[in-house]
Amino acid sequence: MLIGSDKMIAVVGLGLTGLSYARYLESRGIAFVVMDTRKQPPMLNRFEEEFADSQYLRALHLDGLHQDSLMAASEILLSPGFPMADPALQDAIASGIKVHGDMSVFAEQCEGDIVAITGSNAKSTVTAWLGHMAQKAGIDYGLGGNIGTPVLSLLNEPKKSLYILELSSFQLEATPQLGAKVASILNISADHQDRYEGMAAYHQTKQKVYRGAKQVVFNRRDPLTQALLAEGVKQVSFGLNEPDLGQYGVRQRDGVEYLAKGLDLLLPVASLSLAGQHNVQNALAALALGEAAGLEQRAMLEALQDFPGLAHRCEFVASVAGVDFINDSKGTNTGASVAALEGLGQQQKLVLIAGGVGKGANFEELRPAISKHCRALVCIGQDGERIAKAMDGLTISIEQAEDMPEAVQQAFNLAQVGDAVLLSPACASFDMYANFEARGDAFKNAVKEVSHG
Ligand code: UMA
Ligand code: ADP
Repeated sequence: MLIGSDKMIAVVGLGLTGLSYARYLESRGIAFVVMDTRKQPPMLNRFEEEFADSQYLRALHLDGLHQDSLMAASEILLSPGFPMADPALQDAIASGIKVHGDMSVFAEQCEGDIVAITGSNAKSTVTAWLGHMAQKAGIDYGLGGNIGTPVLSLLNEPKKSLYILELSSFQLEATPQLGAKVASILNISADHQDRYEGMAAYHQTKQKVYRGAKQVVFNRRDPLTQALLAEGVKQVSFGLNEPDLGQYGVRQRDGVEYLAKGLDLLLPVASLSLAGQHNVQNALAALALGEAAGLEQRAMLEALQDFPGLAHRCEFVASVAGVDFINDSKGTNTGASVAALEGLGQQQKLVLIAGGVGKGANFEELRPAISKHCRALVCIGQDGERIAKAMDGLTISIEQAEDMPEAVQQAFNLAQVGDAVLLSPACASFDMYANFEARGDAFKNAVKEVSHG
């Protein structure tokens, strides 16, 4: 597609992906222009330093798309944060210009097998858990995608036999065919409803992960994860109920719960290194994916017991005067926060801190879990008041806070000994922080300052 192209490529977006496109094009001697609608895109300084003496960069346009360069491009390389439905892109497509995302460029160039993981939630956990399994199995693997490493940067490393990729719906928009060895939609719940017109459009975008896949792993409790039009493709399911032959699930024997494949008991659930029912599902998904990728079972079971988990996902922070503090800043939609509340609420009463950019979410979806597991709710950020309003009539304390230190202090005041204060915002962080990591760090810092007077 791109190699040897003698025409001009337009790169849209100058974030992590945009920078990886520029490096890719420069290293292959292909002329390109870069544009971004932002005045100060995050990778600007790095880009200017690195490309000061570029032989192939023809122009950098900021503060808007450059229509003429776009229409003059032979192909467009699109960053995931920029929607495919944008009218300027649609005009370019209508005039015959092809738009690619980094995943499709990667799939075309890479020689190893691809494991493709998407879903509304749990993508990063399952991707990293599978990576941990591959490491234990002694496989030379690459890992990247939405988890934070742009996939094209993996092509600069020595070739690997296996690539474990996390894909967002944004990345899938510009991925016509991935051809994965095994692909999975882990779950589907509402997210990014500010970018998609309804759940059907979001669901269809997620389904693109299955195009050209040799095997599919799906969640049998979540019908939207099943592959549409997958005739002749092997499909393996996971779920928390008893599994049929060849499927992954949970079985009881003598009062003990086990991860199981068909009738075979694999590992006691209690031996998993991550707590919560949602992580049992994540472990089962990783096992099914790992088997399809050819990983040795012994190594996978070992990895299930000592994976340390990722920061900002139901991460234990500290215990202060008998109150636990848990950082789930990556809970950026209602489905994630419900899973965190259900997973952690089995053990203790919770005081939830939630709010931020709701992305068009229906916060009523939080009501049953909040009502069941929360002693109190502290709302923050742009959509904090909308969350509070959606809880109208619940007999729990609901407060608003200006910033994270105030929210943490209020939550601590409302908690009783034995409770946990949980930050699981059900929202994106961009109203108050650069990203979910910065929000989680602000929570952790506020916990250090909390006072019990
Ligand atoms: N943007 C503009 N104008 C532009 C281009 C982008 O305003 O011309 C905005 C977008 O609306 C977005 C932001 O800039 O808010 C970042 O977009 P980007 O495409 O430049 O992002 P990158 O820095 O390339 O990072 C992307 C992923 N980000 C998004 O899809 C928003 C990163 O996932 C991913 O780690 C990285 O590529 C490497 O693959 C982050 C994310 O938030 C974690 N993903 C969303 C999620 O998980 O919910 C999808
Ligand atoms: P993603 O990469 O899809 O955002 P992460 O692994 O980073 O997923 O987890 C994000 C959040 O999703 C977690 O903080 C937790 O609240 C929630 N979560 C984790 N596992 C599950 C699951 N199996 N189902 C639903 N929500 C989950």
